[in-house]
Amino acid sequence: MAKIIAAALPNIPWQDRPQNARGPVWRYSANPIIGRDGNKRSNSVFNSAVVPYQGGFAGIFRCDSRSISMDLFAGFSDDGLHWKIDDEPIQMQGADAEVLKVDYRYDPRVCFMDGRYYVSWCNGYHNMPTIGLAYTHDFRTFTQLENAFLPFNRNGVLFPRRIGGVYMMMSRPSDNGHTPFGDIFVSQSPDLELWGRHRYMMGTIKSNESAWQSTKIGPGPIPIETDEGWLLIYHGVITTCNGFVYRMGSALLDIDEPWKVKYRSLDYILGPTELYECVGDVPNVVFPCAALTDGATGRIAIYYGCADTVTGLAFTTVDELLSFTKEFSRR
Ligand code: BMA
Repeated sequence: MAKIIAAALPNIPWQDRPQNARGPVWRYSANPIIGRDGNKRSNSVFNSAVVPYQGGFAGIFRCDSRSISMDLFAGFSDDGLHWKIDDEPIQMQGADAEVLKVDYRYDPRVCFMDGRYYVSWCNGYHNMPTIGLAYTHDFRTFTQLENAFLPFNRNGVLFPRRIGGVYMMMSRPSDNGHTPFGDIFVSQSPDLELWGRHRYMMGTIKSNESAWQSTKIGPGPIPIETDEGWLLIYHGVITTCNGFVYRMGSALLDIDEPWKVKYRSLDYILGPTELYECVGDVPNVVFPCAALTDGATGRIAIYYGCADTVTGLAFTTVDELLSFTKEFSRR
């Protein structure tokens, strides 16, 4: 039995695996949990991140407004299923006035570390995407730090503790558009401001062996610490004659040198098959940005964007995901 190295979360949203489930991840039966109308002006609510907070849950939500502007909004929930999302976007303070200018913000992750909730997101800096970083204690006041990297970059995902004495963050260098390439790198920082020692972690698989991840990949939720290494859920993309299709995969990373990949599943763990995943503003997208874990039972609840329109929830366990990742790994 593998173990998640994290606190118990007895109120983690949960449903047992249905008899007819295929693959290691199964969907919440009442998906989507958040529709298009998550707040006053929203056109869509997706690619969002949640964490346990004060006995309930808090989150940072990507709501594209009806003007089709991408921005971040805080939200709260008692049960992780029903959410109350603010109508006004998050206002940040701190950093440099230059860094505080917002062109657009999207695809947040939230990482609890050293008593703070750190938020990372794709930040439009002079209309070029890079990784924005901020922290909050209460999801009301947010202090923005320096952008982590130069443009162009997306999918900044922190590790939830220092490793070898330094902070680490995964990211996916990109271009200014819909990026037809992309591999995952790990960068290190002594202070969450200066990032360096960039290491290649893993890239696309161009062969027929695992074509769902042949165009680009990117890290998803904050990696899950287990007694066998870091369990990473990520997204992978293939280019079809109908455009991109986004699916989810899993990998197991070395605990001390997480750019070393021990196992990586050739089969996807979840792909767009349900109507709300296949039909929406951008069809055929599942995009994971958060995972709640229960250290006592090994349960994992994955929050993911569906067709760039609504938010879904899916479940697995550390045992299911690890054994699948190993069984379908490249040998
Ligand atoms: C990526 C990001 C995601 C989005 C995905 C599919 O490049 O923009 O926010 O979910 O494309 O459109």
